[in-house]
Amino acid sequence: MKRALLLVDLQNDFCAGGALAVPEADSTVDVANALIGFCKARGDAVVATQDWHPVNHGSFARVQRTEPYSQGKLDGLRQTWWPDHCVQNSEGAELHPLLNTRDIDAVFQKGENPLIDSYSGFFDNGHRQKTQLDDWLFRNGIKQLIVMGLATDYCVKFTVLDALTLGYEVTVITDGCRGVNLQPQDGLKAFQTMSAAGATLMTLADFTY
Ligand code: VGL
Ligand code: ZN
Repeated sequence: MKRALLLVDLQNDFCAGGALAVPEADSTVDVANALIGFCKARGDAVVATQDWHPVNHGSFARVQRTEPYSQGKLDGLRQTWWPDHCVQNSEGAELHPLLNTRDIDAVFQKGENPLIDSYSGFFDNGHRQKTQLDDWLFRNGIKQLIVMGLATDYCVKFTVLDALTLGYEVTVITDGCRGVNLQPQDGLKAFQTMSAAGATLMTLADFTY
């Protein structure tokens, strides 16, 4: 069975000092590098997603002239307004400097359309447009995904739910994920939602045992 490790949005802006810093995000990079080594040794593919917004993206509070982390509607969908983050070609959009990017086979960018947000690595939030990720995995015969990254309650959750809907078998590495936790339990709830939808939850130690 062919597998891929899918690293979600391990980017500077979600890490310490970044524009949308996720608590303890940097500690996921060690988990990612351990998994990359483990998966490469087994012959698994390694892919990554990258949040990649134009400077005028509609999810930015500045663009909407409102407060970061407040809520509204974008293209008819509930939307949290974010600080400017992961602007295309900015340092904040780069993958974490300590991440072993040499062993990443392909990177899939998302969030380029200024009119809609894209948490999932597969589709925008309205499921109107698809990225290249599903086609790439299909072409490579991959049916099983190991997923980790940032943030548990947004991009990891929606990537995993879409992967399950598309028919992938999904394992989430819990200690490789961290939540934004706008509400204190959001990350925990996201793990429960992913599990209820059919994902297997494991720690790095369980997975590499
Ligand atoms: C993300 C909020 C906005 C994420 C991306 O990667 O989880 N969260 N854009
Ligand atoms: Zn974003």
